[in-house]
Amino acid sequence: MRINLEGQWNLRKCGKDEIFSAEVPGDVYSALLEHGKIPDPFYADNEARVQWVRDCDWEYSREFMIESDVLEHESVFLNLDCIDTFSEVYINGKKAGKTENMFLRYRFDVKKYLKPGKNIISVKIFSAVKKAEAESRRQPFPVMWTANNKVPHMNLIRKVQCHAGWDWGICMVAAGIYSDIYLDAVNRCRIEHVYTSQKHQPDCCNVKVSVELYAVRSGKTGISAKLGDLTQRKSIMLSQGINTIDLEFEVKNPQLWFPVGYGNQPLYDLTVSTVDETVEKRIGLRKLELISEDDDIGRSMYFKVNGIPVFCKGANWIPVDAFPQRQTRDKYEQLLKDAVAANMNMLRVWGGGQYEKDCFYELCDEMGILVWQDLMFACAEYPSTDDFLANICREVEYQVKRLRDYACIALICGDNEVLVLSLDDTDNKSRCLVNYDRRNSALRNAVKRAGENRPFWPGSPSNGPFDFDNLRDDTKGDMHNWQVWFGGKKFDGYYDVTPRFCSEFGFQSYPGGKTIAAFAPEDQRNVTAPVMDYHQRSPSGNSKIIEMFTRYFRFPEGFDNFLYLSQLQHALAMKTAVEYWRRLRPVCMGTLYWQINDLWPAISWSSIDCFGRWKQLHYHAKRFFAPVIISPFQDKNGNLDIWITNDLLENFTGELNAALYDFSGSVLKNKTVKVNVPRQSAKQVKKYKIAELAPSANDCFLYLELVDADGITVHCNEHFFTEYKNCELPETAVSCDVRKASGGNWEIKLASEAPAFFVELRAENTDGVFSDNSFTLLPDREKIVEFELRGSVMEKPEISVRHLRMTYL
Ligand code: BMA
Repeated sequence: MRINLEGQWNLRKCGKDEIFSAEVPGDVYSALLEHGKIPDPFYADNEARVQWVRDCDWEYSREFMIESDVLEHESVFLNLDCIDTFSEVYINGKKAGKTENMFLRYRFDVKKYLKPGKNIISVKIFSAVKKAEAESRRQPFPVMWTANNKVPHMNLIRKVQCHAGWDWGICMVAAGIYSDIYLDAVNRCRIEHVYTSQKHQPDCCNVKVSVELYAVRSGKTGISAKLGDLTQRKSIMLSQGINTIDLEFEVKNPQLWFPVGYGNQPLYDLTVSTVDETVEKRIGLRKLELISEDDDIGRSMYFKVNGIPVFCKGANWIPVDAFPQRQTRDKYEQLLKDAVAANMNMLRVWGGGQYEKDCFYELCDEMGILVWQDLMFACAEYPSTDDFLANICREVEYQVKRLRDYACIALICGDNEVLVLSLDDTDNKSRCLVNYDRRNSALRNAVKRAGENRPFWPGSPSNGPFDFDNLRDDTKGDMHNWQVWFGGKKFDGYYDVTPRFCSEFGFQSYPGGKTIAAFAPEDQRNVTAPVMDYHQRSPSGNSKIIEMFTRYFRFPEGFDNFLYLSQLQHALAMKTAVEYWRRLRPVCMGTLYWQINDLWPAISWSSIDCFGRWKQLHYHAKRFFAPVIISPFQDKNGNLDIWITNDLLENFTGELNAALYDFSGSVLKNKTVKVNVPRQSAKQVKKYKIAELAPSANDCFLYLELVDADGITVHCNEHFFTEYKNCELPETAVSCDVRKASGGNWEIKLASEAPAFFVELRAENTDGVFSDNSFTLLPDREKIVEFELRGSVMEKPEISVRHLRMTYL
């Protein structure tokens, strides 16, 4: 019997009388904003005006009714799946429980505090930053925290680390009740966890369903489980406390689950019932292996699903909104669809954020997106005191049991950049390493106890289990490559490494004008104006963007051109890396750029901004992550190599058309060659001497088109033989003819009299996504782009166009 307590609650600052309404699930900041108690933290420099919130204690309360039959049950549990963070729960004025870890689920037996009729529940949430401060005084030595946080000691408490700010994020130390909150009246037992283990054999999968029950008293009971159309029943004898019951299934000719691009995503319904409760899940049957093996180069890192090696393409994922209440299923769904639309098949849930909500993993299962799951530790030292270890081990066991059944989960990884930091700390290195090892081993054991049998990846980056020698070694494990952003190298710096799996690399850009208008007053729309600087959290980020401009481009005129060029540059940086590393398969088997999303309007590494608007990078990603791509590489000896990367499970046969154009749009040379690229491989299909192909490098460019056996163009690319700034690009007007297309979408037909490079279309009056954008438009080719409307304005889009030549005088 369940009594739901979600809905409208009362909220007040502890010690004050004023009461206002608040949503549960929800957070304090959202309630304060709704009642006009704080200005919008995302606007201008309002962040500074909302910091007082974190120093206060807050009290949520409400009344609820209890029928007397509820109290006839043996126990009544209060369930809190996610509460942020330090709280005490009172029922009818009596303390019924307390919480101290936002990543843990809490269940308190509250029967003795309840009475028939009207009851009152109140939840006091204490200032997390004050708790963190108090924790710091209990540490045996100062535990280093990250400068990304604007508030010290977040690493001492189990709460989303980026709540205190990050180098792309606002500091909003949120508080609240983020999950459903409900009472369950039980007579016999409650279900703690349901999880499965799969053994794959030819034409058969043995599925063991394990059910963890907490029995409120010992005695006999029954349990049943249904997997697809198979059913199992068992009579069991429970002893008081935790009992684990296994039910075995044999699924003949299983429908296997595959990542997107490799097959379908069938999910089997699993239902487990006791006399008191029913739990439902959807299970994907698949064999997922991490292959971390010594080889001629060093040590591999890649994933095999059902025996097939998967080249992982995707990005890093951070929480979807700084307001926890705005982390809605719709937002997850849109972002994940956008990931798939950009041909991604993996996302990394980064360790400075949160173990995601169930809906995230459910959607990833449905869409076939693999998930690299960090445990929630990032960029700081963490304590390894006994009580901290006990706390995080409880958390990890709970989270792994919650998550391990999602077919999408590819890997559990210990942290983000914690080991690197320890190794880099020359003053405290040995202490840091001992401290790290104690905690990391505890995590590894907790993951194992929760039944995860695959290797535990110690952290990201890592060479692999038990190898801590040199984390910047590109021959082993996963790599974070920041040479081009933090290291200040040119884009070809990406050619200096051969990563086995690059799990982070990135470059920044500005969001588009509409997003900027939502946070910057008109007089601030200047790149170095205070409000713009305020939304740039990477030290010297603007300088890095501008310095890179000077290497490749003529300097843009005006604000809008600056924004455009920053996005183009961002896209080209990621394109350079991904095209190169995809060409290195099977040595390199993964590229995840930093980062797909934003949690507030910012200048950041994201490819989709916090309002869901695609930056140019996301359109480029759709192309450079396509299953079959053609990519040019110019080496330092004057050669141009043309490569095709084929991720498909079948051989690719088709034609490559290479055309050399001058900037007026005339074709100087033209060549078509037949190509054949084996399945899941990369192959060099052509080699040119640039001195012969394009003696006058500043005056021409190469356009590459790859056509499959059915005559369909699968990928296009362009190559400049020198930096864009050296070329006299033609001034040309791009015309667009906007028409209604089928399915309520719009179609834009484009034309130009001379080549137009990186043509960006924008819908001025509405929001939406184009089928292609930031592309090269040639005078001798027709280009039709579709536009999918999103948001509230469903009018005909007013399209404006910008391309590279338009950014300077
Ligand atoms: C990484 C991440 C984040 C950070 C990003 C950009 O390495 O792990 O900590 O936001 O770089 O600096």
